[in-house]
Amino acid sequence: MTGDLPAPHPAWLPDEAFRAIGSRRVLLRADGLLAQTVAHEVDRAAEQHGGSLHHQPARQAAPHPDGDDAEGDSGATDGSGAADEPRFDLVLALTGADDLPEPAVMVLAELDRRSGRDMLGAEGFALARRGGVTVVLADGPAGLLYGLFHVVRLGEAAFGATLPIEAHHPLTARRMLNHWDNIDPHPVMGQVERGYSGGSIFWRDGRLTPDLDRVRAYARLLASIGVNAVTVNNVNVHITEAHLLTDRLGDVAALAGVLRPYGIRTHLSIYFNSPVTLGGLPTADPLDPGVRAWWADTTRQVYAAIPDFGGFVVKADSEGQPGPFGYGRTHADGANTLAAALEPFGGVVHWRAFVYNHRQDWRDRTTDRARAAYDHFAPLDGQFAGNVILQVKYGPIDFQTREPVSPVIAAMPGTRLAVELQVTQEYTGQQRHVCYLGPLWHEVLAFEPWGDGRTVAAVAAGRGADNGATGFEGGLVAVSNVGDDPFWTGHPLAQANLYAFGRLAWNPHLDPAAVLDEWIDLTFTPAATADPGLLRQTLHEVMDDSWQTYESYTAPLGVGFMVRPGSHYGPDVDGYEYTPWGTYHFADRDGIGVDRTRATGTGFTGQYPQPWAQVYESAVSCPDELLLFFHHVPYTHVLHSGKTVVQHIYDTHFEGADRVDRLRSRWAGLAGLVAPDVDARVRERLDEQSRCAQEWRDQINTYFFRKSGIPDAAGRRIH
Ligand code: GCW
Repeated sequence: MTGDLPAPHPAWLPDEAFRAIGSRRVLLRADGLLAQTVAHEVDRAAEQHGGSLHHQPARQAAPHPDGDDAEGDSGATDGSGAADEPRFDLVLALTGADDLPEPAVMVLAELDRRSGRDMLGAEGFALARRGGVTVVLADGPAGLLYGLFHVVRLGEAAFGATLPIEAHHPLTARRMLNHWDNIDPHPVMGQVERGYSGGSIFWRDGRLTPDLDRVRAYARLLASIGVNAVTVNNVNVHITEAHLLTDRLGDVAALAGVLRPYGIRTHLSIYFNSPVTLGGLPTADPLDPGVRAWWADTTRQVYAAIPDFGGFVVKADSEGQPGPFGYGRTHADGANTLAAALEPFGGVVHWRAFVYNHRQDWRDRTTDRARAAYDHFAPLDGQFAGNVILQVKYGPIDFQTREPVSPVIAAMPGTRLAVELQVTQEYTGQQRHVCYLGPLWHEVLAFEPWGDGRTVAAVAAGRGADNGATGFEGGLVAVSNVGDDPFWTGHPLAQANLYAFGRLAWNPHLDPAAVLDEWIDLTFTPAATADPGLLRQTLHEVMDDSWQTYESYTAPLGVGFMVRPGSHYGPDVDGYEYTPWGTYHFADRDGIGVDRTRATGTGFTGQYPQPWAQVYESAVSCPDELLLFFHHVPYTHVLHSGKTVVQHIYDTHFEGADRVDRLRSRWAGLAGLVAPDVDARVRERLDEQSRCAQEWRDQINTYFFRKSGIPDAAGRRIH
């Protein structure tokens, strides 16, 4: 099938980004589906840039290039000096390949000497340059695919002087994107729930998309950043989508077929009550033998169609989705029944911890939504089957611009945990505002829940247990921001968020600014702009601190929400204040914030281990940016910054909106340096960001001035 929409923007993989590889002579020694993908990539690049590919199976003598040395010859040798030896500039080979060229043998020996080989694993690779040949070695073909894209990122630097040997491998085996895509557009949420990039790339007009080329292009982008798992439907599973598990399995198999060559396993979001709605059983009680048999049988059929199927993602007892509570069972009961069905095939259950009462009485000050996930799940630690991964949102509430890290992440040493991030910018400007989320995720992943060096990233990797033991590997998951928009992500600069998620999931220690540089270099290749230096500098000015800028003109000091109910876009300070959703700020004439202390509040601070239980408990030690998440304080409370809360609100909102205007002018200074379609789209979005930031500024400042009666010390205009 071919696509009928114009080809989408190449994002960070324009042909030009492959110039260094494409102009070289490449030897590939590997077999199988992923090796074919590597071969295809190199071939495609060679066609563009004049190089060549020699692809041979792993177990066969290396070929001679039939005297074609002149073509694309960069003067490299294999280091042997013999004229009739094969000559390549880049060797990509499995470590098990025989008869490797000398430079690859040298690298392999070096790797063995340093016992770096044990570290590679199924997806890792080693890279070095010896004797004028760049060598990528991997134990499995996935490692070669990731190694290839690493060489693409390095560009010419991969072919310069000698490269010291480096072993690369991912933090965690699971790096997953969840698509909140519906087959049938939902009357309120549309086709992609919280999607800001048009319709779904998987589903169109109630069917599988005819544009599988776009799915393929997406898979290629994901492979290049190391994402290896995808769900193809919304966690809110409606009736049409529930059928993907059974009679519409063919659609899922078709998508899996497109994703597979890129090392991506397909997962499905399932409906907990499927045994009733699809199977016609009288109950979906997870402990009922008939229900267990139904799941086992249904799952067997899934694997018959998709042998490498990844598993299920489940939103249960959450925001109207059914779950085990409906049958008087625990979430461990529910998850374990699905896990038992998947276990014979090596599949996993991603069971979401996003469980809370969304029909709360706002008058009730004792119920605290922030507590819910911990209260529900921490007591179940140790009860989940080995192939259940509890998927925990990074914050205790819901993907706010600023939240503390969820205490659940530190509370379940006997459970595999995946941390869930949101690439789609539901609460961070909806891809109309520039908001580069790399710094937010980096901060979350580097957070030390016990203050002792163990990080959130280590928990996701399964190294959170006291003894540093592995075996509890979870993963990193994020909600995708991609749709059928020509730029993939609505805002062209939001492509950087997708890029950063993959790169940080692979290596959480990467500096988000360096990740941004990678993205800039690949996306805006020097050949595509007259002044790469100015472009890079401007992109950094616009993007580096854009998360803090967004925070500065929206909800202050970690209090969250204040967005318009429903759409979650734009300001509405009291929009959620008297609703059942559990997201309140409690502003009155004297002060604002949620008292979550043990001493006088909801006790949420007690869900943290030390030192955080104490740090957050006291308004003196609580970090400014989270003050109103944990404490209700008077407007005159003095922050660590020396400002009062209300003056901080005024200052940040005036400054934030001003900053957006400055960024807009900076971007305007790029006239002619980026492609006109990208430029036009970014300008249009910056105009909207500027308008919206002023609206936020004026509504927030006016609200707090009217509530508190305290004037702005700088005498600026408040309405
Ligand atoms: O952030 C909230 C969103 C819902 C979403 C839910 C969830 C898919 O507003 O639209 O539903 O979280 O994560 O399940």
